[in-house]
Amino acid sequence: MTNSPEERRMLIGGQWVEAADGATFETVDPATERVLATVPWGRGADVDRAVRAAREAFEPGSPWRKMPPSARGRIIHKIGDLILEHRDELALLESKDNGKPVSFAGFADVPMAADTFHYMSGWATKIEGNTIPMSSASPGRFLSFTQREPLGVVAQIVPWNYPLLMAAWKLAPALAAGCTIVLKPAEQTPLTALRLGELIQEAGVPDGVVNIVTGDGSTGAALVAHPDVDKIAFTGSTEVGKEIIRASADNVKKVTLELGGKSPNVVYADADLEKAIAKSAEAIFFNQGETCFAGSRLYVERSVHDEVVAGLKAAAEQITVGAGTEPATVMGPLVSAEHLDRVMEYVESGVAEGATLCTGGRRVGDKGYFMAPTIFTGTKPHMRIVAEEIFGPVLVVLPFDSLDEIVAIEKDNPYGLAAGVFTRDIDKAFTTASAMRAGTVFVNTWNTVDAALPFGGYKQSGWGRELGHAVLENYLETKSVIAELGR
Ligand code: TXE
Repeated sequence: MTNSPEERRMLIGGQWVEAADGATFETVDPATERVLATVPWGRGADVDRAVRAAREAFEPGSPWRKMPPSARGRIIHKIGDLILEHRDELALLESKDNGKPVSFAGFADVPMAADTFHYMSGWATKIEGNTIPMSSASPGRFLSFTQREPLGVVAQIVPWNYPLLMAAWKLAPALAAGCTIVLKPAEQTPLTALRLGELIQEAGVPDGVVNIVTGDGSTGAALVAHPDVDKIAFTGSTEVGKEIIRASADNVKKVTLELGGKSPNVVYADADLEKAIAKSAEAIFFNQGETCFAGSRLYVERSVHDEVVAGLKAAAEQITVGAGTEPATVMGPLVSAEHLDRVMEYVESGVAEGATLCTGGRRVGDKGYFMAPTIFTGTKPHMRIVAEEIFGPVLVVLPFDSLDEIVAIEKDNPYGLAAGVFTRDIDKAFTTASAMRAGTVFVNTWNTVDAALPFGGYKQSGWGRELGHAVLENYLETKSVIAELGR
């Protein structure tokens, strides 16, 4: 990619097209504030065109519907292969568009995206129903069974924090189930999804099965409002998730949601403290803290509080902040000027509410959206920095004396995406894990997500699960077939 803005197109019905009215928006490199590319701004007419293309590709008798599951699986696997073949290119593009370190994108985002397609490809041939004897009829009088069918036309709306990976989490299972899709990437980071669209075509996905419409929240809202969309799969803010639930009511669209988090991480005094400190720092600062399951609320047992805080402070201050494309960078810029302002506003509120700023809390440089890894101590549960999702590199630390105290505070946590515990005591580990109302609990680790393991939220962190075979439920209908036999 050169320094001059490029013009990108979006994918509808197998064609790379401009918006019907020619509207565009710019995507910006958050490290340099330079425009990377102009991208079509899809509106109602484009959304309609994409949904029609997806519907046509879903019609009985279409190439996609006639394709044997094994062939579908091979195509999905090929997408994974192509992602790996283009690993460096995709990692660089992701780094430029989102800001994250290119090395991290190369060892996390890109291979995990490939792994999602590889894992899901195997499910295409294993979508099965059951033969279920009726409870109210004599045995043999009826043959009754279930069959699973693809749900239909699915709109998938994804955020900007792991742009390629989130697209993979959405697309791979929907393809395995046999659905057709309109994907809308986030306006901050559309570039890797568009490149993925080219690889999807190269892998042999028939035209219209995957459509990619670029645009902002209004584009997403047009998809949600479209009467011919059967289902919405959304990852993003809890606020927009709630809007989507309301807007889907009109034609009772199926909805799954992966929303925000404020995930508690518990460090007991008997933990391997060196590991607990390193992992707890990683839990919040990886990906600039722009991770839905970031370990953003740290509980430290009082007797080791000061030691752990000192270790975390040292770890935070050692983090090299810089452009994602620099090899030494560990933390890139935040995704946008708007988001940096939002995170800095939280830092100001923490100071105003009386928390102690232990380190960071400031912008780095005056070009690009960089900020220093930030830790607050002396925090109280009611403070906004403790209660709300910040979605940036800001850790709040609370001392604790007993698990009961943590459970009492966590009762008011509206989120339940992840939790973590560090201890050498197996009893404490699993007692704490079972006390946490969270979709994932990490024990002596963090940031370990796998294509085979269900991922999603309790409480206001969402509806449904991503990944594992659990995700297929999001994209399948169940049909009961009941046949009365001859006599
Ligand atoms: O998210 P939005 P934003 C949280 C995080 C962050 C905050 C705001 O706290 O600071 O949300 O981020 C599309 N109908 N998370 O504003 O708006 C939008 O175009 C349909 C947590 O970027 O939720 C984008 O594609 N779609 C999170 C996607 O929704 C709409 C990841 C996400 O944008 C829409 C991101 C509408 N009315 C933010 N409005 C996580 N769980 O990982 C916007 N969109």
